[in-house]
Amino acid sequence: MQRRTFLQLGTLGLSAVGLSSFRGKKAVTKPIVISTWDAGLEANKAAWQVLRSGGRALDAVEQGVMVTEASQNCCVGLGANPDRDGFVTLDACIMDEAFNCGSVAFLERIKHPISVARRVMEKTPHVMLVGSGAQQFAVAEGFALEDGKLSKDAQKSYDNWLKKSEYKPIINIERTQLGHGPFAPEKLDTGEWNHDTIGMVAMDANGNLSGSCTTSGQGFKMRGRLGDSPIIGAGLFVDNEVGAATATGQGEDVIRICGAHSVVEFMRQGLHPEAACKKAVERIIKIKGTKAQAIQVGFIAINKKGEYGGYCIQKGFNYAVCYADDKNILVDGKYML
Ligand code: SD4
Repeated sequence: MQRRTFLQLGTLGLSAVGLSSFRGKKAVTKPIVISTWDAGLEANKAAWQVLRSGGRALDAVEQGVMVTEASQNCCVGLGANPDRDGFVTLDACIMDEAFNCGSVAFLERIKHPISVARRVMEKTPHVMLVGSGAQQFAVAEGFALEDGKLSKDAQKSYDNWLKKSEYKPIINIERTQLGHGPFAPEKLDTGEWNHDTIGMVAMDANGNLSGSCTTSGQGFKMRGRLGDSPIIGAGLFVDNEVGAATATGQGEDVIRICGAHSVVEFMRQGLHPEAACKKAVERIIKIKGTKAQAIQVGFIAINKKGEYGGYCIQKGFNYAVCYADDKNILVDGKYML
């Protein structure tokens, strides 16, 4: 480096080392939060309140998805479709920047499974609690036990489903918080909406990553069925050196390829988040062959540069991205079939 240049840097208070690590690279976009489906727009707003004031990504991803869990107009939380026996069962997981993680599954009558998952992470020696044990833990931690009644819409939907009692998930049928998912709102009263999930990943101002994922799972599932959403590595994975990813859609097929973990590993190999999500989608399509046409899976991811992306099997998946006070946008996921 020329002596003059070095002196100029000195007067700017910059070290040559610091500048060279920045030179030639795009500035990191942070904080940033992204989440699945259009209900993510509302959830991102709550997450952004945490991030914009310098809060932790972990708090942001918890508070963000709590908005969706609490909404009666969205079937992520207790307002959701029941299983085939008529009970709403919830799954959720959370992961921070230091590989700490917590998860609950097959949890009934608790409004905020994501917060119970966080307590599992912070207050127990375990990662996962399920069923009555998870509920017992939640109550011991002070979470209220709700009445367990189906919401009005879910009851209508269940009554309608009982006429045929067929388990036949319909891709992309999401009853979203905003009521303008790909096939809503005309499907709202028909019982034809089923799976609903929100997955969220964020990077805070300190460059730390975290993620959350919460769901009622697929509507009219067998009692006791778990999808990918509460499974670390399937529905959610965070590696603070690389990036974070989450999944939505047909959980069985996400589990098969350890979806979110695969996406993070593809990013570790140098792929952009969108390319990493695409590669995971390709893997599922390769396994499923022509049967892939009957399913939807979508992945979203961010990396340490604040780059983001998503990819899905079929048209109709979207995700919400927020990285500034006035930038909370809905992006259509690129698709393969
Ligand atoms: C599951 N992956 O339980 C979830 C469902 C989902 O949008 O993502 N719905 O299989």
